[in-house]
Amino acid sequence: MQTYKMFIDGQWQDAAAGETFASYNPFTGEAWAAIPKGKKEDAERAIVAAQKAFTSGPWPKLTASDRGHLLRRLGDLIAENAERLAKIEVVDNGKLINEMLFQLKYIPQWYYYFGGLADKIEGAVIPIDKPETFNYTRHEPLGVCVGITAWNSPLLLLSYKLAPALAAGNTFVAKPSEFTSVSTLELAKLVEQAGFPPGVFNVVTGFGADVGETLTTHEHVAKIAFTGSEATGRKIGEVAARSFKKVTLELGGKSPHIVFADAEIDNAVNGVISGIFAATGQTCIAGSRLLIERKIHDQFLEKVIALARTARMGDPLLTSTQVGPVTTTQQLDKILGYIDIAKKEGAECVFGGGRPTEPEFSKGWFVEPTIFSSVRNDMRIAQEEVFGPVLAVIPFETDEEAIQIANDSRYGLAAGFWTQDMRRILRMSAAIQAGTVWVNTYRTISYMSPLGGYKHSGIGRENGLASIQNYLQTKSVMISTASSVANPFIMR
Ligand code: TXE
Repeated sequence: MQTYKMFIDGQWQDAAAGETFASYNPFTGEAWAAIPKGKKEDAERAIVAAQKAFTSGPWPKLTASDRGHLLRRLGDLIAENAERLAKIEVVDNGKLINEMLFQLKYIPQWYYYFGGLADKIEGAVIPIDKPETFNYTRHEPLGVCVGITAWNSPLLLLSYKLAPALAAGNTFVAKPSEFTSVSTLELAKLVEQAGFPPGVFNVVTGFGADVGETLTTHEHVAKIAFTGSEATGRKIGEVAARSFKKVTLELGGKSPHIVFADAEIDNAVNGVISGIFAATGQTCIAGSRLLIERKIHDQFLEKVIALARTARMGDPLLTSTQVGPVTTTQQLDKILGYIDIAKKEGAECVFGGGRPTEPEFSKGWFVEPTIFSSVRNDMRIAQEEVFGPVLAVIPFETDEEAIQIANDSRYGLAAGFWTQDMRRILRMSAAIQAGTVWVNTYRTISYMSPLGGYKHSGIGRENGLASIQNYLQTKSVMISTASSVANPFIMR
C-alpha cells in the first residue's frame, strides 16, 4: 500500500481527523493506496491558505510573464513524468496505458498554451463619450478557484481548469474524485517542484458530502469549476448561486453518432467503435446513441459487431489491451443495471450484455462491450447516461428524422456524423444541438478548442482562448482630467 498526504499551504499533511480511505485498482479489485480522508476542517484550511496566497506573499506580486514561466515549467515537469503519471492513472482508474500515455504526453500543452496567454490578458482604452475622462479596463483574477473533478480522466479534467485559473492569477483548491485521488496528489509534487509559492495550489482529498460541500459553500471561494454527474452539478449550481459564485459545469451526455448511407463505411465503423468502447465507454463525450440510415442499417451494424468482436479485454497496463475494466464497483453495477433495463424495455442485445465469464476477468471490474439494436429514442437506454461500453442503435430514414432524434435529448455535449455530402455537413452541423460536433471523425479534443455542453450537459466552455474569461472579472477605471467637479446632484 502506498500512503499519501494532502497538499495544503505548501505542506504535506494528514487529514486533521487522521482518517484515511482506500483507493482500489479496478483490474485486481485490491486496495493499493491510502488517501487522507479530508473533512470540512481540511477544506477550510485549504481555502484560507489559497485566500492568503491570493492577497499576500509572492504570488500577487509576480508579473504575468513570471506566472507564465511557472506554468510552462510545470508543463515541462509533467512531460518529464508522463510515463510515471500514466501508470498511476491506469492503476487507479483502470484506463488503458496507451490512452493514458497519450493523454499525459498531451496534458503539458494546457500549461504551455495558458502559460503563454498569461501575459496577453490585455484591457482596453475606451474612447469614452464623457469629456475630460480617461477610461480603461483591467481583467483581474477572481480569487480562490475550486476545481472538483470526476474519476474518468483525473489530470486532464483538472488541467482544463487549473491552467487557465493560474494563468489569470487566481489561486486554486483541487478536490479529485474519491475514487482517483492519487494522480492529483502526484501533480501537487510537481507544482511544488516547479516553484509555485505555498497556497497557490492545494489539494484536499475526501468525499463530496463534506469536502465538496465545504468548498462549494465557503464565502471565500469565488469560482467553482466542476466535471461530474448532472445530479451533483445541479446541487453545486444551486448552492453556489446562494453566494453568487461563478460556476462552470461539465455534466456528461448521451451523444448521437449518426451514419449516413454515403459515409466511408470502414472509417465510420472505426469512429463508432472508438466513440463508445474506447476508455470502456467512460467518457462524457461517448457516442452512446448510434443512428444508422435505414438502407445500410443491417450491413453497417454487422460490421460494427464484427469489429467489436476483435476488441481485446484485459490488463490495462498491457499495450495490447483495447478494453479495460470500469473504474468503480458502483459504475459496474450501474452499467449492468442499464443492460437489464434495456432488455426489459424490449431492446435487442446483439452483442455482449454482461460480465465476461473467463477466469482471467474474475477479479477485475469488467463488463463486455455491449450493443443493443431495435432501440427507440424514448427508451431509458437512449435517454440516460450509462457511462460504460453500451451502445444503443436506432435506425432513421431522412436527415430531418436524424436531426429530430439527435436533438430529442436533455443532453447536448457532443455529436458526430459521417457523410461525404458537403451540403449535408453544413446543414447538420448547424442543426445539431451540441457543444461539439465531429464530422467524419470522433473524440478529438484540443486545448485550443472550446468544450462544453448545450442543455443539461452544462454551463460554460473549457479550453480555447475564451475560457480564460471564466477566471477573470473586468474592472472599468475612469479618471477625470477636469480641473473642477461639476454639479454633484446629477449623474455625469
Ligand atoms: O459523479 P459525481 P460520480 C456521470 C456518470 C457516472 C455518474 C456518477 O454517468 O456514472 O456521473 O459518477 C464530487 N458537492 N459522470 O459518482 O458524484 C465527487 O466527490 C461538491 C459524468 O463519480 O458527480 C467527485 O469529486 N462535490 C462525468 C465529483 O463531485 C461533490 C464524469 C464527481 O462526482 C458533491 C464522471 C457535492 N455535494 C461521471 N458530491 C462527465 N461529465 O464526464 C459529489 N461531489
